Amino acid sequence: NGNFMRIETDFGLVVENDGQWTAVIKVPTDFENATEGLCGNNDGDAENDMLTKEGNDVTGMNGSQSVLANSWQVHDPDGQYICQKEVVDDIADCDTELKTELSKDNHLCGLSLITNTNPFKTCLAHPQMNAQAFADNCIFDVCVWRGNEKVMKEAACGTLSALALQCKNLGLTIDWRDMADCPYNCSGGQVYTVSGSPCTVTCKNPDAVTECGLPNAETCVCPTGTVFHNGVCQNKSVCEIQGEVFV
Ligand SMILES: [Ca+2]
Repeated sequence: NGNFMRIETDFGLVVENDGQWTAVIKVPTDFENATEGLCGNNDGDAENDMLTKEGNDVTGMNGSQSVLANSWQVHDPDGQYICQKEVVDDIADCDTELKTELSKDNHLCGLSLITNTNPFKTCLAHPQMNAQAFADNCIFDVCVWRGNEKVMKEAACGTLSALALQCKNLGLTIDWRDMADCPYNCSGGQVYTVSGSPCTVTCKNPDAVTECGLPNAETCVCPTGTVFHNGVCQNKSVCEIQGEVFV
């Protein structure tokens, strides 16, 4: 699905991850106040989620972020990958000067703020949206990379991308990438669309779009009349070789 890998389980859990900046985890309402781990207990209160696997609240403890993460490590049963359990200091908050700089209009995190020219303004003003949280998260993520302009930009684009995804869930499709200069990378002749079928037409699956069953999303698609084959968009005729049709 575009930049996202999506996993669905038989008990209704959905995980979508872009491998870098965004993970969306959806659980059925039965799991309210019944989860544990890095994302907390799913009770709607973000203040009680810093619990280690042993049940210790590490809020405010030095190195709390790595202590929490270490406690929830899951070990590879094959022992192929070994995770470190290093405890590092929590990430220091950004200084005020840089915060102000990052929040300026049209600069990195500026699009998380409600302004007249912001394409996100209707979405940010939605009653179910916590606009301040997005601005804070953007500034935090970008500040972590201070000194590295390239990654700061990537972090800002990542936060805005997560914002766009949340707006989409509220029924608002926002065309923001050009304005923010956050390109969406498509490969193999695919073209970007702000709202298209997340399923890909291939020789094996020529009706993927009509049978998709997933809502439209920001994604890369092959031009009409072509299929995605061997990593590139090709004319449908590629599916018929020497009179045989791929099945
Ligand atoms: Ca909670």
